[in-house]
Amino acid sequence: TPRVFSGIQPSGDLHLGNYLGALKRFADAQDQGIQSIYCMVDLHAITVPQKPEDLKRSTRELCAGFIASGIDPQKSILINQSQVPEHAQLAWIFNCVARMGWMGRMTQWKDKAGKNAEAASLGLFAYPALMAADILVYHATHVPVGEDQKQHLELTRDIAAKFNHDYGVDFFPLTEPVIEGAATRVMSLRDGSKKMSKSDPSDASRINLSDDADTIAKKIRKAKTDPDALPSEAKGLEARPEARNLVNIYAALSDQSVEQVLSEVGGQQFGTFKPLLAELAVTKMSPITSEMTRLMADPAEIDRILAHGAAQAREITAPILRKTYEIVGMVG
Ligand code: AQP
Repeated sequence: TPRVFSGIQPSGDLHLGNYLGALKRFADAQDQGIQSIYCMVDLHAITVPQKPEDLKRSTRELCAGFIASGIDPQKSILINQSQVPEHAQLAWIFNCVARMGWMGRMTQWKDKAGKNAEAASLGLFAYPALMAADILVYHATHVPVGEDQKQHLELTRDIAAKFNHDYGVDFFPLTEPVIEGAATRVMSLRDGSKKMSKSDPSDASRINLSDDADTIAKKIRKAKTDPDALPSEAKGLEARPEARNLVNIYAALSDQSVEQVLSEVGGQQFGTFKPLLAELAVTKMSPITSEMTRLMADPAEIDRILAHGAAQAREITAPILRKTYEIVGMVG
């Protein structure tokens, strides 16, 4: 049976890349009737230093972000990773299945550890094994993510296949990444070759879900572009990463294809297009921002939602972990 799992780190403000690459697509998928589990991955967040009080606030804020984006806790299971201990327990088994060489090849590890890998946490290195456990502890079959997570999902399949092979079982499914739509890779507003990211030191590089209308408009107005008018066909965007990024964002926000957008705005200068994009972004994002603020006023209610989600999740994860232990040969 199909089952969807996806997670987001509570490690800072949510941005438009997280919204279009992940949250919005979760909400679109929810109503297709497939059982879905969405996770705030706090254990992943602490692979780099986090202030305890910030981690708590970000986790609750992320939960508010999921709900404000349309994830209904009555229809989907909404959890915080550390409240479902089977994630970490299965991750240990996978630490013993995955190979050092596989982990060392992950581009996210190389990017985040940088030149000083000796000083990086062991958790940052082992991150993809925990991610594999997050997914496989549900026997999830589909994982909607942005393009940046493709390599980690391939590793998840490798871990499942090696476990099945080593123990001579057909237990863990080979999960499919779902990377679809116009905005699977939203780029920085300041540099069309870098992805929009929470950890970019320039706040002008991203649109945060917490930005007000004026800030959004200003960031779009100042976004890097080239001097040419917009083309009327998608192939005219090929060598123009900044222009392509803004058109992709417009397409994703308005639920249109890039071709449809260009048939409307082709020929326009950025001076005309940027205000249209800003207006669209504000229209789509400000209801989410205000709903997040409303939900954050009652943190106890958020905690209740997460406790309920954890109880539902453990009905799935506990039997899968028990069976895994049995396959591995643990007494108990
Ligand atoms: N720029 C992006 N475009 C499309 N999708 C994106 N995602 C992240 N950035 C983009 C998707 O958002 C989901 C959750 O991301 P995450 O917070 O778990 O991962 P992340 O990659 O750590 O997010 P950031 O902002 O890039 O954080 P830093 O700067 O700390 O690395 C995932 O589905 C991801 O694909």
